[in-house]
Order: sequence, then structure tokens, then C-alpha cells
Amino acid sequence: MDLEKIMIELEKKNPGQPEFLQAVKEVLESIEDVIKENPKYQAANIIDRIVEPDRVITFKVEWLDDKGNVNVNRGYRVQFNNAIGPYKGGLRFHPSVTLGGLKFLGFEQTFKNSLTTLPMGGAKGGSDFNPKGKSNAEIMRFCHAFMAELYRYIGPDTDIPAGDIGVGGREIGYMYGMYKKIVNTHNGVFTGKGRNWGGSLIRPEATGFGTVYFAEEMLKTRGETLKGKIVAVSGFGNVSWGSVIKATQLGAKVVTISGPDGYVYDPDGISGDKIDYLLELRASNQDIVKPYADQYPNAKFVEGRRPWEVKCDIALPCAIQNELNGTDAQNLVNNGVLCVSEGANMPCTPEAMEVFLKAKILYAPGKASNAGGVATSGLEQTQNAMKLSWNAQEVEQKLHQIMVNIHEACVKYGKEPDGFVNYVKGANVAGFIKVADAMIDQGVI
Ligand code: NDP
Ligand code: 2IT
Repeated sequence: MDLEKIMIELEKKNPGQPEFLQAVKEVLESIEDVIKENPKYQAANIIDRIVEPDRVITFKVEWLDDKGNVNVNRGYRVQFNNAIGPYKGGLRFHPSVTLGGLKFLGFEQTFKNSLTTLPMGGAKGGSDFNPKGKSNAEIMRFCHAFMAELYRYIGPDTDIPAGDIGVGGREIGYMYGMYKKIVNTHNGVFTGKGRNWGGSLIRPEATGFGTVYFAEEMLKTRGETLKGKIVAVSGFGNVSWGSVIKATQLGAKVVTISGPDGYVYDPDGISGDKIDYLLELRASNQDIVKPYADQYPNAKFVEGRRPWEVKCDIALPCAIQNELNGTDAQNLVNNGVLCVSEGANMPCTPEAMEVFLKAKILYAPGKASNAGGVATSGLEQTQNAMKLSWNAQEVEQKLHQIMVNIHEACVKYGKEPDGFVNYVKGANVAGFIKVADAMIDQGVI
């Protein structure tokens, strides 16, 4: 396999999609040996087939704002690969959304979903719609208009969307409502649904909980625990929230959260009532990072900077792709960081990843460490299919076990001769083998 040649061809075929190429390159580098050692993958031309999405759907979304103006956004669904199960993955509403960005996320999702051990293919979708500053009625009209088009491409055995940046319980409610009205079937096609209409307990917390459980497993390999550790978290959305709660429960002290405009450093730790206060701010659609620093006098707001300059034992990047670069990684290493567990998708740049691998710290890529979200989506689907609902303890115990299993798979495929575990390689190889073998079993279709 000539990686350089493959990447040149891919660049020609996918111009202006740097994040997609970044994600593909990382996986191909990891699986190079597996391809060499297994001629069946070359014979079946798996590489060319696995980097091409099965289907890309784009559509127009027209909606009226509160002033009566007509707005137009673009909607997308990238159905990347359904070799091991129906397409599954979140929807992102953010002005930065592009086709290339969603292809990167759909590609990653394919391997992540494979790692969960559950039968789910990979997909991603969304829109360049900006939910910031919109009224509730505007959000509802947009979600309805988006679903009036997307409904024809999804189904409980075809493609099951969920949340991502800018899409939480409220948006899923509005989208599911429109879907149900059009198809006249209550089939649970989304995950992340409200508790009263088919949602699973623990799904809101699951991604963050899983990210911390994965960190806990990594720490165990060095005889460490979370107790007494200082943790830096970025963002304060769904994933950051779950991570802050679980890290605190396991005895660590979380000292940062962040937004696009800067970060808050709270040496006393962000926990208890402080988290409730943050949630209140979030629910009221306000900026949260700066008001937090105004409310708690020991906390300080550091404008225009990222939390990675703070001395910490554990870093949990939970906001957005490429939010932690090579310099940030070097800062963390110089400050003695032990463990980095990605809550977001691809938050570390390739340069940052290289720094962590060279320093041989415990570093987990998002497709392994944030897989608890989609895994619990899988558990939501299972409960829907059984028409039963499990209690919180039962769901969390299953989530925990899945994270332990993903960690084991990464160790199996990522352990190097000196004992160091390259979790990037482990996750990519484990995720790849299952999908590639399923594609071979099913033939050229
Ligand atoms: P949310 O919309 O709930 O939160 C995103 C958070 O990131 C917000 O606090 C937002 O701040 C902040 N943010 C956005 N851009 C930046 C930036 N440039 N710098 C710093 N902070 C920023 O999204 P989620 O928590 O759902 O998603 C976060 C990440 O986790 C994404 O990468 C997503 O793909 C990934 N993920 C999500 C899963 C899920 O189940 N939701 C599952 C697995 C991964 P503000 O609100 O002020 O813009
Ligand atoms: O990136 C992700 O794994 C998600 N946004 C969750 C996807 C899902 O289907 O639960």
C-alpha cells in the first residue's frame, strides 16, 4: 500500500476537505501493517471502498424567522458505511458545518461504532444553521423544515440520527415530532429522545461518562486512579457536562471549562451547585464562561486563550475538532500531564497527537474514548425494540462495561513491544477489521 499515492489521489478527489483528509490519513497510517499482512484486504480493494461514503444527501432548508424573513440553509446527511448495521450518527447545527466536515465525522463514526461492539454503521449530518441567539420558535421552525426533507432518507432499520454540536434534547424533540407526523409511525427513529417518549436514562450524560471511564481504564494500566487528580476540560456543552460530573464523582478536581471566547480557571474545582448554575446559564441561551467567573470570585476568565496552558494531570478536550494543537500538547506535556482522553471528535491536531505519542503519555483518540455516547444510543434502540426501559443503574453499568471492552480492544491491537499502548493504532485497527471483514463477507455491492 502506497500511502503517499493514495493521499494524493484522495486530495484530488476531495478538494477543500482538509478535515476529511486528516481523519483518513490517520486511519490509513494505523492500518498499513494490517493491510500488508492480509492480502484479502488488497484483493477486495478495501481501502478505496472504505474511504468513499455510500451516499451523500444535500438539501435546501427554508424557514421563517420571527420577523417574517425567509431564510435558507443547507442540510446534509452523509451515510458513510452500513456494513455492520444501519447508518447511525449525530446531526450538527453550527455555522462551520460543511460537507467535508461531515464526511470526516461520518468516516470517524464508522470506526467508532464498530468499536462499541454493537451493530451500527456510520453516518453524520447537520446544517450550517446557527442556533445561537435564535428564539425557541425559530429553532422549532428550522427543525421542522429540516426534517420535512430528511425524513425520506432515514428509518429505524435504515439510518438513526442523534444529537451533536447544537443539537440536544429540544432539537431532537422538534425533529422527531415532524418525522412522526409525516410518516404516521412512532418508531423511535432518533436516539437522545425525551425520557417520556422513548429516550434512555443516562444518554444525556453518556458521552462524558464514557470519556472519563476510558481515562480511568488507561490510568489503571499505570497503577493510577482519578482520585485527587487535577483535570482540565474544554467546552461546556453536553459532553463537557457529563465529563465534569463523572470526573468529580470519581474524586478528581475539574479546574477549567471553556467557550469559543476563552476559558475559566477555578482553582476550587467546578462541581455541585456550580454545575447547576452553568446549566441554568446554558438553558437561558447565554454565554456561560464569563458569567461563571463573575459569579465565583476565586475563578478567573482568561479571554482568547485555551485551557491547555493550565497545569493538570488529565486533559479532556470536549469542544470541537482541532482545538488542541502541537504547542498546546507540548505545554501539557511540559506541565506533567498523565492522560488525555478525547471527548470531542478529533480535537487534537496531528502535531498534538505526535507530541503525546512521542512523550508516551496515556492518549486516547475520540473514536475510542467518546464512543460511550453512541453506544448508549445503541442501548436506547435496544430498549425501544424491546418496548421496555432499563433503570439508570442498569444502563450505566452496560455503558461502563462497553468502555472497558473498547479499552481492551485498543490494548489488544495497540500494544507495542516495549509495553506502551498506542491507543490511536489500537482503536483504528480494531474498528477497521470488523468493518472491512463485513464488507468482504457481503461482496462487491
Ligand atoms: P454542544 O453543542 O453541547 O457543546 C459544544 C461546546 O463547545 C459548547 O460549550 C461550545 O460553546 C463549545 N465550543 C464550540 N466551539 C468552540 C471553540 N472553537 N472553542 C472552545 N469551545 C467551543 O456539543 P456536544 O457537547 O454534543 O459536542 C462536543 C464535541 O463532542 C463535538 O466534537 C462532538 O462531535 C463530540 N461528540 C458528541 C457526542 C454527543 O453525544 N453529543 C458524542 C461523541 C462526540 P458555545 O456554546 O459557547 O458555542
Ligand atoms: O459523535 C458522536 O458519536 C455523536 N454525536 C453521537 C451519535 C449517536 O448516534 O448517538
